[in-house]
Amino acid sequence: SAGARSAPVAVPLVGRDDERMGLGVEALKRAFLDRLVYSQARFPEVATRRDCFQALALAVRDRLLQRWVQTARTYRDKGSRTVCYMSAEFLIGPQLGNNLINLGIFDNARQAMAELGLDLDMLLDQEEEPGLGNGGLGRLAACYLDSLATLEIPAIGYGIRYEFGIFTQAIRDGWQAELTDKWLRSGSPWLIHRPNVAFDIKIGGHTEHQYEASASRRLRVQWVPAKVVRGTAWDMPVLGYGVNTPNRLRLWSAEAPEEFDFAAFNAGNYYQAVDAEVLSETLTKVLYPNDEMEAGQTLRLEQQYFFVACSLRDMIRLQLQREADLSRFHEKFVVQLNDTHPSIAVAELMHLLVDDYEMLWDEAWSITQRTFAYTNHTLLPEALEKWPLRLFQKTLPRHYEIICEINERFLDEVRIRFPGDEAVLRRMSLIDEDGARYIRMAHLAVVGSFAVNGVAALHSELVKSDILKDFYELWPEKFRNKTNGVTPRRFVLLANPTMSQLIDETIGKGWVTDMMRLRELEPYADDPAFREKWRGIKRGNKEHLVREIKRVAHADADPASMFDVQVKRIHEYKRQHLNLLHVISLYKRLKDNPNLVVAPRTVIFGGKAAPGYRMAKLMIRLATAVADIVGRDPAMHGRLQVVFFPNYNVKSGQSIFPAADLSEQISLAGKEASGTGNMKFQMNGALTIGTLDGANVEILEQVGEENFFLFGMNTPEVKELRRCGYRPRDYYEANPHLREVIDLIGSGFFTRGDRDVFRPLVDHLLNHDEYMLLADFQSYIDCQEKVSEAYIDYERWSRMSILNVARSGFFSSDRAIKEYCTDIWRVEPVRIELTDLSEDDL
Ligand code: B1N
Repeated sequence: SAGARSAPVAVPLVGRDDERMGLGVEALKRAFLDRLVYSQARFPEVATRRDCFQALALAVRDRLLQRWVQTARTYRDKGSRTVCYMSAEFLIGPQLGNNLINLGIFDNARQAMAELGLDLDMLLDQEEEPGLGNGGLGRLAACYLDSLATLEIPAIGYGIRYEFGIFTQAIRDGWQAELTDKWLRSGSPWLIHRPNVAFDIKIGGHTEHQYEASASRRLRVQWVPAKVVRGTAWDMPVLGYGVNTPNRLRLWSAEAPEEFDFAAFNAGNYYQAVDAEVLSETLTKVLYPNDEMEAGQTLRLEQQYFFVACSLRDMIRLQLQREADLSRFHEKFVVQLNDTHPSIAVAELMHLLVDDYEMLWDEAWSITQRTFAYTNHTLLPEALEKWPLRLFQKTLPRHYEIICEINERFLDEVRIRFPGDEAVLRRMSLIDEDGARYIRMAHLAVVGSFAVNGVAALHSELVKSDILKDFYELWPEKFRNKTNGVTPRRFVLLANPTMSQLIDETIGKGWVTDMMRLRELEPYADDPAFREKWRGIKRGNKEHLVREIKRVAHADADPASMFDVQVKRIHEYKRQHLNLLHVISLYKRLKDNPNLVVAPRTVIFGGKAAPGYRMAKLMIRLATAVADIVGRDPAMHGRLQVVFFPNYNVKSGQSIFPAADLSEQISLAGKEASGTGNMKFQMNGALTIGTLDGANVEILEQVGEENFFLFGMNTPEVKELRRCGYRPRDYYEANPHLREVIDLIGSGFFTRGDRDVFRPLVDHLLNHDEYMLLADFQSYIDCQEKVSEAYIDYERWSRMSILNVARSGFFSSDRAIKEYCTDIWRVEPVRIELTDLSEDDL
């Protein structure tokens, strides 16, 4: 929500009669008051803000559900081929504003609330964000659900209903503190419990092998579990924009199965019964807050297996409602694996088909391989999931056997292709036999899938040439690229209503579902009057963010300064500390030369560090320490300021992207798979300073190099430097200014003389510097100089900003989803017709 929030674009539903459809101002007022009384049991005079939020959310939900039942009926009647997007994370963000936008009733709702004496922005602000994800990977899943529904593709999102989402970040004495995120405390108006959609999932124990007594003497395997956990479904409707399609996000929650309770209870052991219940529920209690590094915890493996097992059983149930057997399962469903987190699904589908449905191995394997497609999201070796073999075997004894069988058959295929090459067998095996033994989940995902994709052009090339090279040589036809995208409904229409309105007035409506049309803005980049309006909008968005900064960081930011922003998870490879080296460099230069002509800057950081990642936490401490010292120096007033924005999440992102002038995308080349924040900034008119990494490469290609601030080594240069033996200390010794900056950190200047605090960080940079900050330092400083010059020429800056938005259409998640649909999923849209409330059904 930004600035004076007027009019996000209304949906042009031709010939729509708002009042009759329950979408007009009067209808919404009535629905709101009904919900206040009949669901919240409140009369208006005593209703709290929370009650009012709930009442409006439920009134909106009713309108989604009306469309939902028709959608479900249509999909069932047509037997439509369905995409199942399996993901351990869905970072969906607050739902109310987005649903109002997608229903096309944002303005009506504002007016209805105003007529009842309520402010819509205040109500939107009440919503607790479901933090069911860590960062880009989880948010991507949410953007894809929005596009799938908007494009009217039959789809289900399958995931986990974590009771605690990603922690809430607080800053205490400059350090990150983690607070629990009990987002379900007062219930979610969007989640619908389906206690009758339930599956009992086995975990642990052992297997028993027996030959059948019949003539076939088939080998039968029985899995005798150590425990059984019941999963029940919680559904959230995900409405598309301007269409009648709400798809289903189905999240599984763990409970104790009833029989277990009774067994213990009848034996007189009430406490043991309750214990079993408590233990079962821990399974979906909390999201693991590690972004791109694996902890190898049994509970995490259980979470992954649990949600995948429930989801596949759900799909099989649907298929058996439609057809007599499962031989055409892969024709009705395609499953996209969002990274390896759900990749145990490959073994689970084999288990179900072979053990439960008595299919022969070869047929089951053929169905499995035609069902799954796998998206890889990372090149970091430490983020590639592998499970210690003993832990895996203890948790999933039957799946261990199945994976061994898959592996033996697979390695036979490799032997035929690469005869006598023992090294290739060792490299490709699903089981890592070097030292401690592991199951390699990425290998399982590739072997079990018909398609494998990376998430940006560069990343997909590196998947083929580096991490999955052998597999690419074996099966080149499996490999593709699907460059990520983000939804312009949430990140432009909802987040930036003033810019959206100007675009409407300039090129007409309809661009938000046809983002290449933004190109029509290009001529206006040369129109001084348009540029002035453009600057006015950015200024309004910055003033809104200034108020937020005051509220959450208790700092006064100057909206006339350049807003130089880096918001994303805190990680060494993303190099927030390189940004800080620049800040300190600028600080030093301004101190040494008070007359230096540079653009005034407010450097804004935001992002969470994994609670166990010490260096990332130290990077946050460095940001807050620098913010503190710079903020207290009167000489910096109006010239330089640093802000750490606490608890960056989807909601605050919606205020931050529209206010940014400069987007920091400064990872070491070859490390960021794609990035999606980079796209959200571009769509809101920020210019990028970045390396040739992830989707930055494609942003540069779209906007042209004159509209992008490029610096640093490219991937081959990084590889070459590493090959030659990188010595960071050489850069430190050769560059006096770099030395000054690093020495200032080491001297205790930012920590009241305490030289110990940042020692690990400084030592690491000088002796290891895995992400090569020192090698890219000078290039980054020089590039920031150019940024500063460009900003001072505000006509030039506005021109570049407009062109960035005009050329951002490629990064709509609609484009990405269309590519998945034609190239991987082979699914078609299914139109949902809405018969209105007053007629047949009700
Ligand atoms: O996925 C995003 C990309 O845009 C980012 O570049 C990439 O870093 C991100 C383990 C991950 N890769 N891997 C993860 C998340 C949670 C976890 O437990 C790994 N996140 C990414 C979308 O493609």
